[in-house]
Amino acid sequence: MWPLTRNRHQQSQPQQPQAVAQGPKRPDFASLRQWFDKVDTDHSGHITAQELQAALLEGGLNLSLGTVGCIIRQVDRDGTGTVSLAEFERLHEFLASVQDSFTRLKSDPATGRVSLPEVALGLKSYGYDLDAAVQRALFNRFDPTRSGSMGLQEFLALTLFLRSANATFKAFDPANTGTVHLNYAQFLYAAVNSN
Ligand SMILES: [Ca+2]
Repeated sequence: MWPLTRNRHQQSQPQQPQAVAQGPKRPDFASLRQWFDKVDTDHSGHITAQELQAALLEGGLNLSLGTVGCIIRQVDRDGTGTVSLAEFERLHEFLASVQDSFTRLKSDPATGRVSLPEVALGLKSYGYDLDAAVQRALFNRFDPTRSGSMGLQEFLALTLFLRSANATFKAFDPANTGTVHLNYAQFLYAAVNSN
């Protein structure tokens, strides 16, 4: 089964600090192969965005094709826009690490959601030095109904946004100075690549 399905069923159970400290469990190759074949419904040997979208929906994540495309770009080394078996391990690792971070931040295991202070704490622990206004703006972007909390789905979207924003920033700041100067066209390029 897809790992996200398995973990979803564990949400009502109390957190086990030791298990969390060990990080996501690495599945063996046979299990990965089995998951891959299950997600690759037409057995083409490649997982398309549509196939991944369907598998994630089965695991309880209702994501747009655009978001699924962002997930694929995290692992798509050969640039085909699909996920090969070799890339699938990285895909699993990425999804498991997002889920692991989400579980760590979530103080109340019963709700299945993280609050703004929890996300702010997480951002800080990952080295993001952001003031409260920026933290709130980031959070609100992925909490359009202003519920004050976000589920795994929104947290995944926030993670994808930060990763692409970091990659775009780094492209303009190869020397890692922490500051970039952009003209309008460069700004537009940065903005469109951070979505
Ligand atoms: Ca396929």
